[in-house]
Amino acid sequence: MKTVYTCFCTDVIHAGHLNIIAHAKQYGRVIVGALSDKALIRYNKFPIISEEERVRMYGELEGVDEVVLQEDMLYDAIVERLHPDYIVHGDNWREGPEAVIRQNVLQLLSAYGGELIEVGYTYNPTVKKIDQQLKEKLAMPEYRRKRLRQLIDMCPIVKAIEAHSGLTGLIAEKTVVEHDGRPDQFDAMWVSSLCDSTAKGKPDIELVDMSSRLRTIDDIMEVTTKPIILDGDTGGLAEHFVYNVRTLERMGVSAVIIEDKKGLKKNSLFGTEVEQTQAGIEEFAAKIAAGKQAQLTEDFMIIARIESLILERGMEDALTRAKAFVAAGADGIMIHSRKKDPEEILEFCDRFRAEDAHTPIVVVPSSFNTITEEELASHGVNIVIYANQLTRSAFPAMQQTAEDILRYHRAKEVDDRLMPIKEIITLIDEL
Ligand code: SPV
Ligand code: MG
Repeated sequence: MKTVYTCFCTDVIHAGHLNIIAHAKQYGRVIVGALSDKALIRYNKFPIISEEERVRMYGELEGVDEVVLQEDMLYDAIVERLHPDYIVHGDNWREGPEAVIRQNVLQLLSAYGGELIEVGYTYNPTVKKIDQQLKEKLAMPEYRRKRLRQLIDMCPIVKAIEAHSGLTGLIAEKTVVEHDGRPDQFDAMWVSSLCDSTAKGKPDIELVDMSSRLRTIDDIMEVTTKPIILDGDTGGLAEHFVYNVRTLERMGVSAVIIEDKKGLKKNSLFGTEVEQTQAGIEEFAAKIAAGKQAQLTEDFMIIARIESLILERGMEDALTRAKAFVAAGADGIMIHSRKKDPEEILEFCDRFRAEDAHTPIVVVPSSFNTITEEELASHGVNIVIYANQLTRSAFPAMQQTAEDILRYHRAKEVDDRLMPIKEIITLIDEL
């Protein structure tokens, strides 16, 4: 009897999957792989039922002889273990992010004469609707909100990129590249005060009020499913912060990061060039505690951002604050620096980790940008935020285009470097 293997990464079985099983059955004994949670999150197909339930569900399908857990999105380990004569897959992976996985399978099979069987992907209206419902479910507050904690538990490091509009949200949601033979993408979005303010032509001084920030978040949420971390500036008055915590939680935001400054907040990357006042430890700890007291779910995170290194108050002050803010209930610590050298950030992480093995650490390597995600993870960092690179890439490109149109009195000269009209009018999917 020949062995046939197929891997599923779904919470809902539809006609497409049944069709694959029916095909597989013609060739021999059918083993279905359930792709692990860890591997699934890299596809942004975040599971909403557990691994165990998926294994049980696949096992109950007619025609399935055995179910195994496939730990990795690449097939090396599973092929080594099962040596299937055939691997069956829908033909919808020939293009797009999964094409690298197809290459991986072809290479593995060719080593021992195994065969890939591709089945026409069933894309009827019911299947399309199920796909859309699954995606929509991920965007629902109760699923989106808890995803950040799940990601922190499952990923070596969670990668967030700035979003300040529906369009930048789509870039954060959909950008996938191949890296080391596997698809890679961002895990979460950072709604930066700097970029949200800049997009509105305003300075980053808490002038853009919470109603406006919420509007931005809602625009992003409309078109994405990934978890959102809000840059909450100073959090404002503790008496106001508690209301905002409730609102953010209800919307499905996963975390708010508030910084220990008071009075007129300016962007941290000014450092000591401008007047900025750090809040007292007790005062800020009380704000954190009030926020934690107000929140209603277990999912939401309030992360304390420490500005001691930015304001040149020293490492000891930063570490003392971190301890105090965690004691007050902070679910994570963001440590910031405007130095080009990551040394002070790494020293903080190492010393903080020596005393606290679990509280998540967040960093924003805008200035110390030579450090890699892997290095940060090895010093105990859990979340890396690329806080402003999208805005900083868009602005000069738009400015150059505007200048060139003025210069040439027509748009022909700029057209070659622009997105084709066909692409911009089809960029956004219609229902
Ligand atoms: C932001 O993105 O608004 C931040 C990070 O707060 S920084 O600009 O580095 O202060
Ligand atoms: Mg900010």
